[in-house]
Amino acid sequence: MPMPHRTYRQVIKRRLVGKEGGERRRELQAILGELPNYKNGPYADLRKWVQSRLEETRTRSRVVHRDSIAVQREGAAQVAFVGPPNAGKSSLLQSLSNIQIKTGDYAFTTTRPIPALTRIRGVLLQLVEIPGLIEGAADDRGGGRSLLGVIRGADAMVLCHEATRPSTLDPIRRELTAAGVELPTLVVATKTDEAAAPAGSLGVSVLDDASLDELRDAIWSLTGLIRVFLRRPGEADAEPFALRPPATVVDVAETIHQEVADECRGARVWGPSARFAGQRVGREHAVADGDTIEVLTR
Ligand SMILES: Nc1nc2c(ncn2[C@@H]2O[C@H](COP(=O)(O)OP(=O)(O)OP(=O)(O)O)[C@@H](O)[C@H]2O)c(=O)[nH]1
Ligand SMILES: [Mg+2]
Repeated sequence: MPMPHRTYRQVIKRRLVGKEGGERRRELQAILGELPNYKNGPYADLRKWVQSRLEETRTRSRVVHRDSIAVQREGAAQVAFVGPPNAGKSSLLQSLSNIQIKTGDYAFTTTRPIPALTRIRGVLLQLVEIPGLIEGAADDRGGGRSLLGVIRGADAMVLCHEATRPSTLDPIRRELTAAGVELPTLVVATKTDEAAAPAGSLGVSVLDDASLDELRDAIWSLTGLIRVFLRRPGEADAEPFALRPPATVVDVAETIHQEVADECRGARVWGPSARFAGQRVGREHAVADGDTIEVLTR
């Protein structure tokens, strides 16, 4: 005599708690195998219910899979954090931004690209942790091809290795080369509270704020962006803006609005690109890092 169907439904629900994707699918399939195979009545309904949960799980895992790989671009630049499992990538992202992200003392804690917005020099940048790449990734091992695709789409990358294990980057460099990924690159040695960084790597420890500041500076340089400060007429404050050089006054105006760019007849400039404070310049004047710009319109 099977257990009452109402109880059975509760038991099934309990067995599914916290199970996602493949694990949930396997559990549902196991349940189907255990259910009495009645053609009608409450047990037939229960079987139908389990079957529809199974369909739903299949659809959802397909959708999640697609969504999880693509990363919606945000901020002035996208920087990929790449490295072997356990290198400390998630910990760095967490220290540089406000996101809560799972870290763990084991490999493959992170299984899909994770974006984290951070403000460096007043400019929003997007950092993206790429799950540990494995040997053969360029041949799509471990879903490597789509991960490499995410890296290729970034503006720059930070290659992370544990301070004592620089050679763990060798197989990753091979995969990146095989996949034709060429980006401005910074090599970071992590966990320098445990061991010193080898030559050629920037040493960082999440326990050392000064090292995190150095990392911020290095990431900023890596993006190749310049900053100009935008002054609105009649306002004393100027907000920082990121631009990709070479950039002119019109490019600055465009970051405000296309209409402003169309009507722009020049600017007043203070800072490195100005010969004197408040110099009046034309639309095509090249702006420089650190300039303050007041766009003039008709
Ligand atoms: N001592 C020390 N330990 C660290 C530091 N950064 C990370 N760790 C530890 O290293 C382990 C791995 O850190 P994660 O940030 O999860 O590494 P990951 O590269 O994201 O790992 P996967 O996502 O699994 O590839 C965790 O146990 C962290 O606590 C550091 O600066 N110093
Ligand atoms: Mg991680």
